Amino acid sequence: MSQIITLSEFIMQRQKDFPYATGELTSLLNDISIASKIVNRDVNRAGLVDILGAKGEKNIQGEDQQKLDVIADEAFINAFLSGGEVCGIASEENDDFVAFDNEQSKNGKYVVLFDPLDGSSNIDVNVSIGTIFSIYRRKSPVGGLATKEDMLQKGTEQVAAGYVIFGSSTMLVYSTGKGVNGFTLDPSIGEFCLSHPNIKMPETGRMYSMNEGNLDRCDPGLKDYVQYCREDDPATKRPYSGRYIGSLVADFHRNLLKGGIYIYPTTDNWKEGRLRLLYECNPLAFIAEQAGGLATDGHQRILEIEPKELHQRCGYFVGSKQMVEKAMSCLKDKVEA
Ligand code: AFP
Repeated sequence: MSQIITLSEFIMQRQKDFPYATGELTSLLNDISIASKIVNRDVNRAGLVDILGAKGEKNIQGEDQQKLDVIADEAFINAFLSGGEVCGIASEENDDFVAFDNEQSKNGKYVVLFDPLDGSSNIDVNVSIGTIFSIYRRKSPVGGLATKEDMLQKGTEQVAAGYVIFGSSTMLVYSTGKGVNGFTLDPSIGEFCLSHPNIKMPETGRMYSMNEGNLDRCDPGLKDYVQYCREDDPATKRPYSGRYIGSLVADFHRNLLKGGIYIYPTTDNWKEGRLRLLYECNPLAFIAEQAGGLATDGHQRILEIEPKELHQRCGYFVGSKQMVEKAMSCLKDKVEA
């Protein structure tokens, strides 16, 4: 039997990559792993107990129901509060960022930005969903409260990023800027185990993921790219396959492993794009680049966009390098034509 490496063991081993590491990032990644297991438990029970449904409704015991994305948000916040390495968070669930005001957290060096449960409109139909996270070093002085400036950092400043996919199995994929590794949760021992070491995104692929219902509302250059995807490839005599789950983590994860492109462009009704720069686009762009892929807004590298507000949106093209470059060249050609 080959040796099993758990996520905790792996994180400890990797601490040696950072000569001045104090162990706080290691502990923080462990907090994320614990919160992920709690969310995994609740996602798996979703069909059995009354934790689906809208917040504010009563469950069968007459208690207030909570939506799973609120449960997930609280699970992560509680893990960060008890860990003490994080001075504040911003999440898709909260209008404003949260500065933790207990003494231990005020001494925390990091902030975490996250989407607790992305693709939540898919929960009640049993489609894969995910948590996405970004870790940054704080800008404000240690010992005080976290500030908005701590949250509004460019994606290039990420110390680590990752996601958890709740699919046919549960996986945690993360990077600290030295490659990408994936861990599958073994429910029999309750541990994430290294299953996908050193993930590399194929340079090109045969799958494109976008909501084609929006095509008439997009940049005309994108129509050219989709047309290109639909034409027969001379080598295979087949067009690319359209694969759109509508759950970003699931579409991204498939493309990361098999090669492909995910597109959510700006459209007439989503003029700034639909996806959030800080909670969705930056962390997955970090993972994509670390695995050899590319992420842009169609023109500019995602990680270099200067964020102006917490819930800022942007157009998103992420995936295999050659496919993202081809899509960008279609947009450019149309502008120049
Ligand atoms: P929800 O969390 O509201 O389900 O949104 C999911 C999402 O942010 C992303 O995961 C999907 O790829 C995208 O939106 C789907 O958007 P469309 O329904 O407009 O295609």
